[in-house]
Amino acid sequence: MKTLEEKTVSKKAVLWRTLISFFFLFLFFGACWWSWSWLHKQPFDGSFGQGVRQPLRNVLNTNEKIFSGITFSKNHLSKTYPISAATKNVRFNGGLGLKSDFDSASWRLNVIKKNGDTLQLTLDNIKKLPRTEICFNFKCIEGWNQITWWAGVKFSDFVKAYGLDNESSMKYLGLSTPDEEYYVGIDMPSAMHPQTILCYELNGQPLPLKEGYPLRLIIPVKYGIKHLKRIGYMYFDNKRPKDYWFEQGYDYYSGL
Ligand SMILES: Nc1nc2c(c(=O)[nH]1)N[C@H]1C(S)=C(S)[C@@H](COP(=O)(O)O)O[C@H]1N2
Ligand SMILES: [Mo]
Repeated sequence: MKTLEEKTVSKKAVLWRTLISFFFLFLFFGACWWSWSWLHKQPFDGSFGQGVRQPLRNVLNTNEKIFSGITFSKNHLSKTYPISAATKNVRFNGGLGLKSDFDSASWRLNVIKKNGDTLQLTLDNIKKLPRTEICFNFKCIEGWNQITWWAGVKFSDFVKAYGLDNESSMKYLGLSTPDEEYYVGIDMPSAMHPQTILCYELNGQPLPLKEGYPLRLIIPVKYGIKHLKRIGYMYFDNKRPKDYWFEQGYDYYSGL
């Protein structure tokens, strides 16, 4: 068996080592303090809201570059579940842009085209397109998730049916509620993903008002914040459309 070797060290050597240790400790504290104050001198990135400090935004943008390349593909599908697994009591979360005095009779989906024209579509115009269902695990950044069952038309089928090929060749899709209180921007590959739907049914019934009647976005490759309820306007851009939670400092991409 090995025994520990004992060594006699002079008091001077102990003192010296102690001093060196303290020197590095204070150097470390100094570096922390310096980086913290540097970060707090950096500008905010939010154009409307305050957003986050620019260096932190750069980190989010870099993550987007990495993960949109690695985990995203139109052939990579979110896991689906049997309809029997879907919850009956769907959670309500986020009521921005869902005014109680909403007049469903005058509602139209306004699709703002590249040439400036606006298509004004009724729910029937959308319901006549091929119906698609999806049952998947809906995830909110707040930490909860639930298996939910939705139906509507694939966004990619909608694009084909209404001749929006030029529009869908742009980099982003922008959506907002009729009152423009809530708005999101979505990268076009995610919008065109085969599981992304313009949704008008929940659990085989018309969407309840709280869940975004008459039409909402369901986009399983993204966190809940991007699933805009009650779409009033749809537009297309090569720049990032404005996005409510981005302005509060959240990740723009918000991919899963
Ligand atoms: N119009 C509108 N859509 C919205 C929100 C909102 O506040 N307003 N919140 C988002 C968030 S954070 C989540 S988690 C989901 C919740 O959808 P649910 O209420 O159908 O569960 O809606 C998203 N869409
Ligand atoms: Mo959310």
